[in-house]
Amino acid sequence: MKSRVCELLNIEYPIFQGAMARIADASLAAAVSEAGGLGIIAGGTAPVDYIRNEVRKVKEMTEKPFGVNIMLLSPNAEEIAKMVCEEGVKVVTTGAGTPGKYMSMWKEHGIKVIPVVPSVAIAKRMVRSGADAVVAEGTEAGGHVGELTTMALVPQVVDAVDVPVIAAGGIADGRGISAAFMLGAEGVQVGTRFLAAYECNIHQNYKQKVLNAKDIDTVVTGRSTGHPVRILKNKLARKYMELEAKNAPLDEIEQLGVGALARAVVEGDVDYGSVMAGQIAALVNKEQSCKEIIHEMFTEAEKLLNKEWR
Ligand code: TUI
Repeated sequence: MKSRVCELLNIEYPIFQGAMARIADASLAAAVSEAGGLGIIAGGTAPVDYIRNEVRKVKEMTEKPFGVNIMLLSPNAEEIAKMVCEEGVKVVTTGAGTPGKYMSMWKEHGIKVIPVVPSVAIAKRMVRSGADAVVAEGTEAGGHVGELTTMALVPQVVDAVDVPVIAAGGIADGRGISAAFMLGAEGVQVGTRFLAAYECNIHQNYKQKVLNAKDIDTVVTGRSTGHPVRILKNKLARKYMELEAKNAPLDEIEQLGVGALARAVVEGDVDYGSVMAGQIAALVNKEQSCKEIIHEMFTEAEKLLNKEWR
């Protein structure tokens, strides 16, 4: 299943590991890259020197290509944008905003830039400003999400731009990969399934909550504040829904999110912490290595695309 994405990035399998904030560290990114995909370190809202150190660790752990994701709502986005140039990072993905102002700096440093986009208009804007590919992320994804579904978004972005499109949101097995390719995608980005990877250093309570999730267990909080985030339902999610239903002041709602991701990821508080995961969480039923995950997904996808139905 080689595609332009494999050629562009010099990777074996056209799969990106989603850059899950506070979660996607050197351990996860190196394991995915070593297995032939593109591992991505999440910048999230972390300080620049923490991310710089993760970059250096990945370089020690693998010779293969890897990326860094810059979450543009982070107060540290600008510093991280410069750091990737200093550290010779080859691939940058971006999320939760448009990276136009950094584009020329990254291109001068020979960095491949791949923004995550939630709509056709933003995809076109990113390509005009020099994006090498785009990740079209549907609202099925975990974390910060747009409105459109992967099924509707991907073919529309594919028709609108000439660069390769990587599909994200709701993909966790070979059926998802095959479907994405049928829609014209040339790669996939997978987050939720990698939460169950051995190399994913989240609290065991977080992992278990993902493994136990059912189809209807996620909800999008924060649509009213302009920061829509998909999480697994828990006491925190209910509190969000209560406040949003009674039109509470925005800062009161926003306050619920402060420190909530760390509470879940680090402390294992899956009641009052923010347990970000996608709608496909129910399909994730076992812990595996990143290598097993990638091999299983592509073996299944190749069978399906060769029409060996079931
Ligand atoms: O970025 C994500 N997912 C994320 S980021 C994150 S960390 C976070 N922490 C606190 C509050 C909010 C987030 C958790 N999950 N996915 C990529 C993504 N990007 N989804 C949607 C977008 C997006 C949205 C608007 C990209 C561009 C955009 O542009 C708007 C504009 O006009 O600039």
